Amino acid sequence: MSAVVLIGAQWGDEGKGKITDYLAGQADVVARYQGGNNAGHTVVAEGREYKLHLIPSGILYPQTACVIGNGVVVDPEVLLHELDTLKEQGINCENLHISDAAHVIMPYHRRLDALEEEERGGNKLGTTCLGIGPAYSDKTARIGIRMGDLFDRAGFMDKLHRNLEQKNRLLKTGYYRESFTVEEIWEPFQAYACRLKKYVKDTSLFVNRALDAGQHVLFEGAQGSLLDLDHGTYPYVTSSYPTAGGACLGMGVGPTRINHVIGVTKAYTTRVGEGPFPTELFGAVGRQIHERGREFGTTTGRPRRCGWLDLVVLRYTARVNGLTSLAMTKLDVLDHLSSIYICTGYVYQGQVLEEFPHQLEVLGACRPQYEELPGWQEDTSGAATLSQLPGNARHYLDRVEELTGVPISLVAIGPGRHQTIPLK
Ligand code: 2SA
Ligand code: MG
Repeated sequence: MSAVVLIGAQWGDEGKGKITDYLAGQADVVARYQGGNNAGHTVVAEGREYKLHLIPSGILYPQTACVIGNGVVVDPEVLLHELDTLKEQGINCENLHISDAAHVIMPYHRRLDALEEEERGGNKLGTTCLGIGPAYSDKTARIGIRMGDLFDRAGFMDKLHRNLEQKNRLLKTGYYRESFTVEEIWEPFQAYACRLKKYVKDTSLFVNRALDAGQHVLFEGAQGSLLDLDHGTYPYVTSSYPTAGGACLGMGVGPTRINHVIGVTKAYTTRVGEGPFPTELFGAVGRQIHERGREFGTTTGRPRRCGWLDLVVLRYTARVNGLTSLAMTKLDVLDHLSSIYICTGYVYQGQVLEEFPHQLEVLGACRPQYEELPGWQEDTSGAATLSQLPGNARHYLDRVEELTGVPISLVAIGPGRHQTIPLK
């Protein structure tokens, strides 16, 4: 394995948590490098369901070290709650390492996120309202508070003071007409700092030393490539870098250390939140996929929009991530269909586009061009090997490989750990 980056090849929720959990058994370190608790992974292990938001999915293996890197934004209250819940479920969380350079999501970030959405009126982005965007904005504006600051009372108070002067101006006059005092933030934060201190360190050093020692490191992306701040469907994106390059930035490792990049894709496409989605289905088939795939956001519970697999998207995300293989999840959700469609190109103003356009106006006006493939109409959820999959299901996988030029290395046919078929 050595150093593997695992990313979402669509708009998030591709089942990265499940694939990470599957691969984490062979990893010494699992490291999150971007996003925050806007991520939501559901992992089913030994018949139990675990919902993870901030802590890497590797936490379910006692021998695996879990890292929250500098590129992540950390809401300490949420993190401690997640730790407590895992501990109650009998999971040992002592092998957790949090970067001292990771930025902190402050209470005012959550309120600003809600306020900004409110003020967008009819042009909402559909954010998770968890403070992700405002926390990254402060990082870029160079006024953010980092995990390491929590342990220096004077420095923290000074930064908080200066931030509140600015944030309260916005919050007092905004929709909710509220404000924060230094004291009401400091008090709980002092307690968070005490509990988190033992985990906080230089995680770039930790991960690079692990690589130097020949350990296997799995870099776990959150959200998906099309939500990437630079390469996604801007402005309908998150404020971090879910693409493979984000792993280097968000962890402090050089690109020369990465050996493989695995892109996780569903056998179809989903999107939660606003923004263009060329293969979205609005009729009965879309509803069936939604129901069979239980397509609700893990974090917010919002229903996910569903559509056919889009190979223009996959070719694009293969390119911007340098994918070495694909892992396809939820193939079983398509089991009942007599015909399955894959989008091979977009029609825009009478011309066929084979490459994913950057301009949102162009993408919004694209009509998908489909290839129809025969369904298999057989239950695949019990298959243990490629040869146990129906011929038409194998044909589906072959077509995806041919049209993307990327080999499929894993196929998942259900949420359980054993419902994962290695192909290569
Ligand atoms: P934000 O809150 O600033 O990151 O929102 C900006 C956009 O990014 C989308 N986004 C997501 N899309 C899919 N899955 C995500 N995680 C949760 C999950 C989402 C949920 O795993 O299900 O529970 O709703 C995620 N996080 C952010 C978001 O919808 C906006 O379009
Ligand atoms: Mg998710």
